[in-house]
Amino acid sequence: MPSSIYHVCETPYAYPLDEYRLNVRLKVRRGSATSCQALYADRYDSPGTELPIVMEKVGSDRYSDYYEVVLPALKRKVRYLFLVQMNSGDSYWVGERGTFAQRELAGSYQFPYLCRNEIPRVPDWAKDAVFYQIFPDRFSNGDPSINPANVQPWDSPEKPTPQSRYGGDLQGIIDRLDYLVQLGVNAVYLNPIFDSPSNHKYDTTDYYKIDPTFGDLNTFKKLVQQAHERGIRVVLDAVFNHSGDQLFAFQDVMKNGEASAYRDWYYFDAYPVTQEPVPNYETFGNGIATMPKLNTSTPEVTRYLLDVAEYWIRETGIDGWRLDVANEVDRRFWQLLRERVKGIDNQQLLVGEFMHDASPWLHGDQFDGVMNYLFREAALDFFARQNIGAETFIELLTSLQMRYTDQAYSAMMQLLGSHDTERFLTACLNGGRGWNSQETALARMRLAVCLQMTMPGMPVVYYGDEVGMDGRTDPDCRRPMIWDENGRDAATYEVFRSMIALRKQHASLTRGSMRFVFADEANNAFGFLRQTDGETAYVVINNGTHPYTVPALPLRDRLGESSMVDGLTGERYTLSADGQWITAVGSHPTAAAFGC
Ligand code: ARE
Repeated sequence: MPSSIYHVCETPYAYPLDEYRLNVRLKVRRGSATSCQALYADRYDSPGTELPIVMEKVGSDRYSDYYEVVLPALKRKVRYLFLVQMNSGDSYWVGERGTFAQRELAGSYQFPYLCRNEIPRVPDWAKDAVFYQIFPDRFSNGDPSINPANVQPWDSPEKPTPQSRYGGDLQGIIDRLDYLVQLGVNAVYLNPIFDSPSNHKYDTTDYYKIDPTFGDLNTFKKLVQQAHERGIRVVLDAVFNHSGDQLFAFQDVMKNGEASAYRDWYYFDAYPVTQEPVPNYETFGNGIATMPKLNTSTPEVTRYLLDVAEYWIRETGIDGWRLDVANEVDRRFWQLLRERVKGIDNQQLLVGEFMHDASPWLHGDQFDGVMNYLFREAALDFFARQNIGAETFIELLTSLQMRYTDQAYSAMMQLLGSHDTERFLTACLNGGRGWNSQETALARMRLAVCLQMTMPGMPVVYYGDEVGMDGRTDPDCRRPMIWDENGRDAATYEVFRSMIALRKQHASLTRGSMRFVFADEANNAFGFLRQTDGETAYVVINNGTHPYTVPALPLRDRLGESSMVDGLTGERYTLSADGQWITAVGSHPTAAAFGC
């Protein structure tokens, strides 16, 4: 049925990979087509010169198959159309005029020019990044002389409240850099560190000052320098949706009302400005008086915030920004931010905070990637709550990947939890059909980590997950880091460490394509391939309760006869022509395998 075929000549269905290659995607009702091809030509070449090229079925979600191909665009100007062969025996031409049985009626899509400054580009290092997220007040106290008043003892049995302070600081992070090196991460994302009255610092008082309970400019410069010496990049949290109510501009309007030069910096309903019982101005969230929303359509506000972004890059050498509440700020602002930041250094990373779909922000003109909370949601369902099976899970993952460009997907922060959510381990303890034992919950989380570390995107470890910390949502997910060996789960740490090491050893895991090869619903297992020109990784996730024999057959067509090495044990296997595993020592592979 023709209406089951979908394509538009725009991101993510048509987008340049570089100046000479156009990636095109076609969505077809699941199972309805036997093959798809694209026909392409230079736009100025005469009709009839189109070359056919077979499209690859790259994945499926619940109701759709996705086909993809890279069209060469040697002169940067491409026209193309598709020919879809249906199961029914019919075939259809798909072009800018629609879907027709006759080629002449369909017309061609035009990608007029692969403009250099419209190619989605992300920093080269993003593909290799493994992040560690630090909530500074809770990570490590390296300088007790700057503790805020009333700090809780680090090992206090009391749970954190929205107000508690523990005295974590920048010197503490510096002191623990070697710990991060041992874990294997190569980037840190710090929650806000600028001057602010709260423990979380999302209510900025001074964008140009490090919070004095965290350190000062010199401590921060030292942190960046020492992190860089160890190959660790540093990304800061930028809170540009709102300021704190102590920021000079808001204070000026509080004092001078309508006469203030800063009255257009915010959204005031009336004057004088009142904060109680409810604020008479726009805020973050629902009437949070201490977080007045900034008006980024006012040029002075934009200029001010862009200067802030530039200052910290130039002054301290940070590697990028995570942008808070990114979906509530106008897109023009993010475009301007990108221009400014990438103009300084195109290797700066810009990651938006999105708890939902982020497609409109990932066309290459705003963010490189986003915090991929939708990945977390899917992982919660599959590993922790166990309310979906392997088929649904890979459908969700495919649907997530197909909504973004490859470039954006490689710069996604693939997280299992954050300072805003329940910890993944706690979800695993509480998941499925009731309360699980610690061992079961840890095993589920470790399996999720195996997936996280073998997927495209930038995996993020939320501080403490690697030693088995638990915690319900904010503020409980922000307990102080456990440094005492007795409180740390050594086996969990080892899974994180070894999976990060595995990722870093294999280019296929960071740069390879991603293709699911099977989903075994009954046994709750699935497998996928990550492939570069030189290497193939075959990853199998067994979410069932029994040992699982990895099926070799689906690989035969793709890989032919080949040799695989178990990525975790080093054992070697041969895939024979009849699709059987042959192994020197006689056991069957049950884990990730790597081959050439
Ligand atoms: C404080 C208390 C909380 C309390 C809250 C409400 O700690 O216990 O529930 O106030 O009064 C920062 C602090 C928070 C603080 C908050 C307000 O870190 O501790 O909460 O300020 O003072 C939405 C936004 C998303 C936002 C989350 C929190 O879309 O941008 O809410 N996340 C960022 C940061 C936060 C930060 C802020 C924004 C504010 O990462 O740490 O909070 O700068 C659904 C919705 C989402 C919603 C999400 C909330 O998924 O669809 O849109 O996210 O729930 O969990």
